[in-house]
Amino acid sequence: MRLTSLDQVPAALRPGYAPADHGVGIVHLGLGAFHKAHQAALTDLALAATGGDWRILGVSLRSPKASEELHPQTGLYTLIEKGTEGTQARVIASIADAVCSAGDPEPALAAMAAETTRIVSLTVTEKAYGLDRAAQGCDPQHPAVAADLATPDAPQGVLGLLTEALRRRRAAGLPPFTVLCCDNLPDNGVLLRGAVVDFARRLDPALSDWIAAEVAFPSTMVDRITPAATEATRAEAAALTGCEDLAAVETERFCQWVVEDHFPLGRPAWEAAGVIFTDDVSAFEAMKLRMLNGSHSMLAYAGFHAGATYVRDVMADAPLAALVRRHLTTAAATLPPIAGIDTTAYAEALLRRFENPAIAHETFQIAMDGSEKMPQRIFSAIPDARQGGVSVRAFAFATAAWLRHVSGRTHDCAPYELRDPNAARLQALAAGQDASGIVAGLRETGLPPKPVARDDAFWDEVTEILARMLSQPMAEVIAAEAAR
Ligand code: CS2
Repeated sequence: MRLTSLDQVPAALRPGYAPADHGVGIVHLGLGAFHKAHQAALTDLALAATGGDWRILGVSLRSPKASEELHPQTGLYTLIEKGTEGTQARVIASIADAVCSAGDPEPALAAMAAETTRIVSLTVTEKAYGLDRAAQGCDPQHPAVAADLATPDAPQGVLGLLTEALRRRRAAGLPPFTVLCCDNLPDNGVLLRGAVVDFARRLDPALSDWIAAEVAFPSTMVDRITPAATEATRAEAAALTGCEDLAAVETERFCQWVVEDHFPLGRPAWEAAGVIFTDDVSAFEAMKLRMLNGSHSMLAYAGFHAGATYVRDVMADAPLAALVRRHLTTAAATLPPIAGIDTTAYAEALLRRFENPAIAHETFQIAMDGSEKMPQRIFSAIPDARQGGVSVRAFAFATAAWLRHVSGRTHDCAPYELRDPNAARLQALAAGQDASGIVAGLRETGLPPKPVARDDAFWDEVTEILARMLSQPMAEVIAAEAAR
């Protein structure tokens, strides 16, 4: 029997509130496993603790798969949390319903424009925004941005949906919702604000001015390692709940959310769920991006090409694990101190999380979209390393491992797909080139920020490592690096 009602599941797995007593106050764009394991789970705890009309309408942007899984289940799904301490599960009821905006954005727009909606949150991945990071605006060449600038009343992309919904609210005399970016981008609220203001300016300068003056875009740091759900996830959910659950998700026990507390129309009592509210998220964000995500990207590229399918396999390989530790230590040394945070303890905790034997997190999944991830995870640390006299070797190794992945060479592995929104451009710069040629090509792209692109000594190190990665098995290069 398909999961459709809380009455079907064992009492111990039910949330401590009656979902029907709570209206929708949040529209969430990007209905992936991460949202279900993170913001929706924390909102569920906040609803149980203090109530309020804070349930979520989930919007999947491109594929209807997520909404088709959740809609027949009245938004219910099983969250399975796994750690060395054991497994915990519960059914989450914070998502009231789910729709897909591809093809017909009207239901999503109507919900975003509704007076009852006070927050629009997003987990759409880095590549979906269409940001021009250098200009702090939008990229009019991005396919969704270009399409939405041409037909703004039928938007498909993130900037188009936000802008059209805000336009409708302004026209109706309603205050704007708070926009809550939950993707792994530095100063994510500031970046998204710049992109929306710029996008709107290209259509309607008065609307753009109103957005700039009235809309809150708090920044956030989000953290929970959540692999894509599999058949095994669904089978486990069925065993736990006694119901078929196509929307089940599994994740680690650890969960962190640091949020800038700027919500003019209010927010759920997320502090009841352990959420940290602060005036300045950027230091937390830099720590998480450079340490967790930076080492994740390094281990994904190096690990995938050394035959490690999952992050836990990487950690079981002593030389690779040593490089993960080196990366964490180096990244920590580039950060300003954060009051109350011990980066050594944070690094140790990350190593334990990566080792988690109960989580099957694919290196190939983390390896995706490298061109959108490398700037904030790796490149941004290099100027700080230079300034602080910190060795950039770990960053050169990570960059070489990414370029080795980009190269598409198969001397030490089976053919694989390069999944990256800039795949064609990256493949063109790598085609037929040796390490020096690939590095020279990358430095021209604008992906590494200018001070990094100009750092000859850094690129010499990258070239030397990459040359070996292109001619030797990755495992040998890793062993040599770990033995240095
Ligand atoms: C990972 C992140 O896929 C990736 O690029 O580095 O999804 C990572 O698991 C999360 O940011 C953890 O919070």
